[in-house]
Amino acid sequence: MLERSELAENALQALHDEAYDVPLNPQNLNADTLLFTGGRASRPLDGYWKFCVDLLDTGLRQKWYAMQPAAPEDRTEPWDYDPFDGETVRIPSNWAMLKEKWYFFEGSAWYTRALDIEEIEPTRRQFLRIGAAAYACKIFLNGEFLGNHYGASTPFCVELTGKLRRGRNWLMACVNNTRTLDRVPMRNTDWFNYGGLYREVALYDTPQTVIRNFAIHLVPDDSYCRIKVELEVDGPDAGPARVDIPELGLSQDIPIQNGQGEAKIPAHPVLWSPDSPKLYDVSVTLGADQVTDRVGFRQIERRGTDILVNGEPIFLRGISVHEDDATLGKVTNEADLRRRFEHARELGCNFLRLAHYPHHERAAEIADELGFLLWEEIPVYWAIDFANPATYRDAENQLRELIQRDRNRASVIIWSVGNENPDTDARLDFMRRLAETAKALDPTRLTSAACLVNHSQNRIEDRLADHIDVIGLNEYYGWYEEDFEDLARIGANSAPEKPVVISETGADGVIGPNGPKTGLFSEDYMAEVYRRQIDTLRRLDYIKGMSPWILYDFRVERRQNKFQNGYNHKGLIAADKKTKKQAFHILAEYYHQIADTTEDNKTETA
Ligand code: GCB
Repeated sequence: MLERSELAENALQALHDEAYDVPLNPQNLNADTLLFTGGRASRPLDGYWKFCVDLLDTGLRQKWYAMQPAAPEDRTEPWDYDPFDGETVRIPSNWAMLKEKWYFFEGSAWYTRALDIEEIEPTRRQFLRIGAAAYACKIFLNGEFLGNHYGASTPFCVELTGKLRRGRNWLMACVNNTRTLDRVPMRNTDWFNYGGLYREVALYDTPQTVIRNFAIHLVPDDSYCRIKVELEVDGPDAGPARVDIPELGLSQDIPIQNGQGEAKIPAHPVLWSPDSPKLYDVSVTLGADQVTDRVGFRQIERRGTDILVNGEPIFLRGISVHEDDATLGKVTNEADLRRRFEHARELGCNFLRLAHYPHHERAAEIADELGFLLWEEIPVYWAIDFANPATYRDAENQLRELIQRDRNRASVIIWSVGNENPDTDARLDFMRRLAETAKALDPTRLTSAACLVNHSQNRIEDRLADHIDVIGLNEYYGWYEEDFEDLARIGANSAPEKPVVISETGADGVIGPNGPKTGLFSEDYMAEVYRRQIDTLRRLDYIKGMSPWILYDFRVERRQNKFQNGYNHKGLIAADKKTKKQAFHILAEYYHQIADTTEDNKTETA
């Protein structure tokens, strides 16, 4: 289709208008439009979609989304792309992993698929849910623009009610992974910029009145005997809603007023903990609508420099993880997630830092089931345009979507609002507001961020520390920094009044024929760094946990020396997710020792 097309209303405008995407950027698909989907039946829309990369945004300028399907011989104008007849890709996927020519592609890409609907019930509603699209995504149905979403790693929904027709429909998504100044993250990250529709896409069919949001938790008042339920309802049915937890013999009506319902219900659940990850089936019913979840009840708090689970201080024996795979990219699956937790278990972990963006929602569900504690994070990473209100709106929306998605997960104990950001006034304001938002939305969990250290003074020097519960500290003594004793001095000089978690530490170790035998980047050197880290950290009582960097080697554009070849090699396990480096065993020995000591203490106290 060329600019002569009637679809581009003014031919020259299609070539010259640089504001072509302004009407298509309302960011109206956001936390407000997210639908709680636990227990709802869905029609998966994964599988084969038509696909075309579009570096110059020709599709938006020429309105490819308004093209009608037609055979080439029936078309009357030249066309630049046929969305109904492009290349075919399978989703979920990242295009970088599908063809070599798409490896470094940054820009828009078009996904199109047919959606056949047998019957449309006038009394039902339909919602499309995209598990994640990196980074920006515009949705079109039968040529009509329905909305767009920002943020690479949180889910979003678009309501299709009244837009779907009986028979064949055409669904299109324009996904764009360009790194720009106003995005979160911005332009520079230490992980690969995977673009695409890379988590599940599904269609939900609901009654008129839907339970849009549902949150449930143990009231954190040390009594362990009250459960709080919060509901948000959308539709004409005024309720009441009913919450059931059959195993606790609990069935309670919750009145709905102005679409909101709330109740504190007496209950004595067996508490969820890493040692005993007890979960309960919960359901909420409102008229014809029902949602379900499996939920654990526990209390997390900070007291002084301690982190407590159900009133007991805990040391977080953790490991950081990225969502990255040598062949799948950022796409994950059940086996991949379970392997991650098995490796964490082998290490002796009770804690994982899911860095640096929201991971697949199954991660927290599996952690609930297996008894791991989690740190979840939004990608406010390194340099961000902190003074830009649009950037803040994007960051806050990603935080809200993450909290809405995972707040029923007992495993999640920390919301982290950022990582290693420069200590400016604009940044302080931006991140303080994020920490306050997290607390306002969810007062039952702790907030954190990887904070800054003044290396010349050897002390934690980050004004954000006053506004969060747990001070995350990324330190690389033995790698980026030299003197291990400085680590002890940081503690002494800072005298933190809050728990400090070493949110990162580590060193690159390249194994195999490409790796050096000694010195920087060798497996031996990495092992030595771990030995010295452990020797130092075990003496520092201000540290209440650690999550070294990182479980697996991961792909990244910015590391290209002869040992790295596009990978960060700080993994305790190589990118094959099989080959363990020496450092794995060193950390495992330490964690098992601490776990045994904690067990002994518990037995003695009992
Ligand atoms: C850091 C960053 C992390 C990097 C890591 C490294 O401090 O938070 O994203 O990957 O260091 O390997 O340098």
